Amino acid sequence: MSSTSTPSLREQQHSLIRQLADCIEAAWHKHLQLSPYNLPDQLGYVEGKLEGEKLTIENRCYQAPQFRKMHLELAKVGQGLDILHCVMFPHPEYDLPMFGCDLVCGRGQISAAIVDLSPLNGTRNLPTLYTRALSALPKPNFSQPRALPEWGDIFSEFCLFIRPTSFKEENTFLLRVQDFLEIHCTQAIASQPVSPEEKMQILAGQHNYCTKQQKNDKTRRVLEKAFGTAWADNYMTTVLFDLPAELSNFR
Ligand code: 18B
Repeated sequence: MSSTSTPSLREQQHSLIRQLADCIEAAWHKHLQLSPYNLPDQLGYVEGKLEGEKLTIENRCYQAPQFRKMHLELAKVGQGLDILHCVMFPHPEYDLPMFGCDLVCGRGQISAAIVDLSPLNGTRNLPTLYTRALSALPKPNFSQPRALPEWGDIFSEFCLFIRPTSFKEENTFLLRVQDFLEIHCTQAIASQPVSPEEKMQILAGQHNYCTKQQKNDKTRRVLEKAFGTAWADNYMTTVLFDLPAELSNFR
């Protein structure tokens, strides 16, 4: 699927997913100099059905001077499960965190809403300007926080992982994502390339981030049920969490 085709899945999805997808794309268009990013052949729009229900995946992908790949994915499993997945992979020349967001909606109810700006610079800390800006945001209050899985040590202290329980909480989540993107895009366009040594550390950070995300069994299981084990593994390592070209020999 090309990056300019009509958003057909979006119209069929939970309203928070639709709003979040619109909000992410609006922030990208507002701040960044976008150009298309071509996903591996045949993986832009996919439909699968092995056991059980049909899985439809619709991808939008861009790049920008500061970002190697900006990926927004919408998926629908049968009539029961809607998913939004988004990752912004910085170019490793920039000391920028990884923006990641995942929204899972089963039978009309969001069960998981997660957003983070995850550090890649070899420390557990975000760059100072990020910490300052994120600390200044209003502290969100959600009634059902969720516990991170064991591979979740890649996430920052600002990671939000919740099950929203009302329209108000859904909206608070949406505003929080909007704030994260505003901070992230503003910082990104002001950032300067780092030294070759720092770049190596950042590459190692991206390697760690992607390897950990590939351990998400819940994502893997959904893909395996519709497309099989080999397809799911290929998709997770080449579309969802691929490594930058400099590291592709390290798999
Ligand atoms: N993910 N998610 O993106 N995942 O991709 N996701 C789930 O209520 C998919 C990311 C994250 O508790 C669940 O428990 C599919 C990014 C975490 O063990 C399902 C796709 C982040 C959890 C899916 C997809 C991220 C999680 C279970 C491809 C964070 C909790 C829902 C389209 C930045 C994991 C539930 C746990 C959960 C599925 C995080 C079904 C198919 C970028 C931490």
